[in-house]
Amino acid sequence: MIGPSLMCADLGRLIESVQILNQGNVDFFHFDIMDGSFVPNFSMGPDMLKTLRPHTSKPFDVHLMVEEPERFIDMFADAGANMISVHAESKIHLQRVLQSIRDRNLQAGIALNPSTPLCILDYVMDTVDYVCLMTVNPGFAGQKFIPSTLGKIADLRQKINASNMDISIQVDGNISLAAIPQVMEKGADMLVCGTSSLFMRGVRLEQAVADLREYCHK
Ligand code: S6P
Ligand code: MG
Repeated sequence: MIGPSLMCADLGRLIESVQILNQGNVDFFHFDIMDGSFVPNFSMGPDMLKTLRPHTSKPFDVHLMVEEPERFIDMFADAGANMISVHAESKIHLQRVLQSIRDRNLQAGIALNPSTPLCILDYVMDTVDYVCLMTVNPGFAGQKFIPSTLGKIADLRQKINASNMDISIQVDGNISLAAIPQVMEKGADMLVCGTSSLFMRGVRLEQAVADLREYCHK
């Protein structure tokens, strides 16, 4: 599944970009939410979801890179989110927040920084719909893929298979055309696509999304 990271789109033409990507048949839209504290950057907010919601019926996936995610679940649910992931490294009662996302009838995700071990999932797997494995340290687009995360994807795939649960593996961070076959081979099934595979200078978005779609289905 392909999910454009909208933070990487031309923010001056966001509605048009969403319409093109919708036509290009992406599977979900990824919104990066940053609070300038959990990560040293700011990005999007709930009003952007509200503005874009009428322009597509594809799922809106909210990646909360904030210190206190619990405060924002209702805000993003009301704004039109379908999926919300929270960072295990934030100030969080993990099970409670995941359950509160599910209580809003949304898919609940856990996001993990590259150095965070998978054992943090052990007692919450029954409350998780997807794990967002960061393949860069969160905060910025345009970073370099961290190679050790490849083994982590494989380990997570094994863990999920052993648990017999239906949990998706999302990968986020420098998911380039070179990285895509590698992460898919290890077991990732949701690709967050930013500047390295979709929003590329000199390539029209219509062309980029058609090429990416074809590439992922090869
Ligand atoms: C990073 C954020 C990501 C980026 C995406 C950018 O903190 O969570 O979703 O927007 O990784 O893609 P790229 O190809 O520029 O790394
Ligand atoms: Mg993200």
